[in-house]
Amino acid sequence: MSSNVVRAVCPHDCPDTCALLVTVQDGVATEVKGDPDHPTTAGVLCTKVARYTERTYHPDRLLYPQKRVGKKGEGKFERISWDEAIETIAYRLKEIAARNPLAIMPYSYAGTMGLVQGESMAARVLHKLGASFLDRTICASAGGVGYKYTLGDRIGTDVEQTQNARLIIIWGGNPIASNLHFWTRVQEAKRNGAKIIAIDPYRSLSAEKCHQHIAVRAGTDSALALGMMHVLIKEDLLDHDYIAQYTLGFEQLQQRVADWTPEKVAEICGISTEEVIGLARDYGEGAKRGEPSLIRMNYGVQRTHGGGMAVRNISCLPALVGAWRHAAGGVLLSSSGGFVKNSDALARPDLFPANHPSRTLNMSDVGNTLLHPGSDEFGPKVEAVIVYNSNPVAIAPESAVVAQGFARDDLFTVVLEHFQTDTADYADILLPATTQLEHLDAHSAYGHRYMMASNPAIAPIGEAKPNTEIFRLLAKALGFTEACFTESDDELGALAFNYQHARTQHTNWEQLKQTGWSKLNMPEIPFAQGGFTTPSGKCEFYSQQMLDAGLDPLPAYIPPYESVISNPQLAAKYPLAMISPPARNFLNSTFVNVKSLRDTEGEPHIDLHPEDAAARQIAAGNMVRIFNDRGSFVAKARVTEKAKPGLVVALSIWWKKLASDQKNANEVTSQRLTDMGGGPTFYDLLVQVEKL
Ligand SMILES: Nc1nc2c(c(=O)[nH]1)N[C@H]1C(S)=C(S)[C@@H](COP(=O)(O)OP(=O)(O)OC[C@H]3O[C@@H](n4cnc5c(=O)[nH]c(N)nc54)[C@H](O)[C@@H]3O)O[C@H]1N2
Ligand SMILES: Nc1nc2c(c(=O)[nH]1)N[C@H]1C(S)=C(S)[C@@H](COP(=O)(O)OP(=O)(O)OC[C@H]3O[C@@H](n4cnc5c(=O)[nH]c(N)nc54)[C@H](O)[C@@H]3O)O[C@H]1N2
Ligand code: SF4
Ligand SMILES: [Mo]
Repeated sequence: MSSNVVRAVCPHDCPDTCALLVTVQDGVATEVKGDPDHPTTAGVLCTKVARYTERTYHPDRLLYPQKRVGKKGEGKFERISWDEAIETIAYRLKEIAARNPLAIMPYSYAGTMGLVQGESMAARVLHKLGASFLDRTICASAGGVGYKYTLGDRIGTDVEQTQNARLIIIWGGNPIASNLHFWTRVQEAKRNGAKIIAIDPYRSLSAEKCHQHIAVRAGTDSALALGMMHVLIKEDLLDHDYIAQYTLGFEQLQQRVADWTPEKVAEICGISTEEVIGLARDYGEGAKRGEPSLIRMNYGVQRTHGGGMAVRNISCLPALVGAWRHAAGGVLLSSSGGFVKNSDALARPDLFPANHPSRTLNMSDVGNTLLHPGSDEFGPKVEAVIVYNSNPVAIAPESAVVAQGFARDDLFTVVLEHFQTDTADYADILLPATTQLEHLDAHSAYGHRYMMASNPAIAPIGEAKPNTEIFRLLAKALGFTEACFTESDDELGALAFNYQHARTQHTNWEQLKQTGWSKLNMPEIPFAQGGFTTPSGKCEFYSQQMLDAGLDPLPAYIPPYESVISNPQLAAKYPLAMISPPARNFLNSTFVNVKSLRDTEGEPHIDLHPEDAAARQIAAGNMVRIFNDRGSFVAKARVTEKAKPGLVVALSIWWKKLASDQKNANEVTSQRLTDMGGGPTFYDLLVQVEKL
């Protein structure tokens, strides 16, 4: 009997990117634990990944290649050989590419965050084919752009400083569910006497454990930030020296926020004037006392029309009060900008055929894209989609349109997956992919500062192959002869980071595989003396780049597309706002098919305020239909004051096929995009609810 422990990394789309220790006995992974020595993981995993072997050895894993035999969406398949699968795909792609390769569309996101199993060999093949590019906007692009205009690269406070903050504002996040290892440090800060405030329309698991919960209307965060700036300036709770040295456009900002009075802001946000003033005072007075205050800004603020502007406005706050002077002060949106990646060496955009036109398709309105007939402006109709690391039929907005797109008989669809997801049901060819325990990868993170390496622990299950290997086989069948198409996963892993940089040169790939992780060498306090990566090197209250992009150069309020205030006509028909943030036991649509985790979530449900329930004769436990002009879905009602009046909360993202009506929350979400970055507006919609 042989037993060993392998260093791996949690591959999921979660800011925590935990370091794993996998126990393997006689070739079988028997236990997955958090590495006790990794400073943020600290030996603890969330419930989902603590049970990782359940997912890995799940009886429903795809074990061999299959081809569709039923109708699209029906989910009927027949086993075929790898040779037949690869030949079929190569034949169809060649035929389409001969007419116009732009008719081929990749669809991939962060099913694994791995840099090797993500955009490396897959991207090389798609680039060489001359396929359309994919703009990967589905999660973080609105905020990323808003942050960039204001502060530059996505670099912020080190999460390992959290426990030293005296005030922590959790703005649009629910860390107990989605950023557990940050939350542990928030608890430590709380024990040290820090005040914790949540800003969230919903009394989430995390919000209910904070000292204060400010329940704003969805999509009004930018107004709240304007109101805070108004009070900070009016009450002179400012760090004049920091403003003078390290910011740009303070005078214009001062004029801009002059009429953003607490009264006006309270009205827009659906909160009290005292809450606006109190929040600003907590923030500004703490800073005056020399105490570090930390804003953890998450994705909740980015999923409405003005999502980019919301992130921009909030990003202006630390510079006003000088919070950046402290290691535990400032703002943490994402740490991803600190990593020195070699994305081009992995993805090789240079393989794209010279002198060919290119086009970029946005993943956030994939439904409309698939149904587009083609035009001079749009380019050719999409004829093939290659899906990997994503489940668009469940996760993309306005699901009925997405499903209609994937149901097109003249569309050739290839899906690489672990399981037969809602998207897999529409595949022409369905290929079994390996999971993290079965393949190698290199990882950056967006919640901490460690470069990570994940070693394979077990042999592939069944005939599953890594994404990389599948694309290597495809490259060969397509006749691609460049040496880069035969590079091994280990060679790709070695390319993932640039080790010549001051932040990384203390380590290398061989060492990273041995130790599992290594911290970026970055200053503990990123912006104590400015040094923002904006054009001016300052925190830009006024942004020329925004003006050039046709945007308001100053912080502003962009109302939601659909809300009782911004669209009263629509609200007359659909009076309730709806948000569908992540459920604790799922990771986007991943894990929904793991029974123990699904059982903990129960069945698809919505949270509804008692007043709204009573007005509709809805009692707790009733089955209800949630609907608008785009579609409907059925869920069980929970009647609770956790949802503020006028709000429906549908924790997500359920597999459609596991719901009684084969639908989920994305039936009612819209394909409209954010103000910046072309992001989705998952939390910007109005619905009506009725008892079934
Ligand atoms: N368990 C679990 N963890 C996850 C995920 C998961 O699905 N499950 N998903 C991962 C991914 S891909 C991401 S992007 C992150 C997301 O990480 P977070 O952004 O922390 O996501 P949530 O935990 O849903 O927190 C979002 C919160 O924002 C609130 N919210 C909604 N609209 C608004 C608004 O307009 N303003 C404000 N202020 N708040 C609003 C919601 O009620 C919710 O409580 O989590 C990652 N981690
Ligand atoms: N209504 C609503 N919709 C949302 C959101 C919301 O809050 N509300 N959140 C949005 C956000 S923030 C995000 S990031 C997106 C997430 O959307 P996706 O990135 O599509 O995430 P998942 O739903 O987890 O699907 C990932 C799929 O990749 C597969 N996978 C994992 N590893 C591998 C691998 O190594 N190889 C292959 N071939 N497949 C693999 C998994 O089995 C899984 O089915 O959803 C968005 N959709
Ligand atoms: S999902 Fe997040 S918290 Fe859970 S193990 Fe993975 S990285 Fe850690
Ligand atoms: Mo995300």
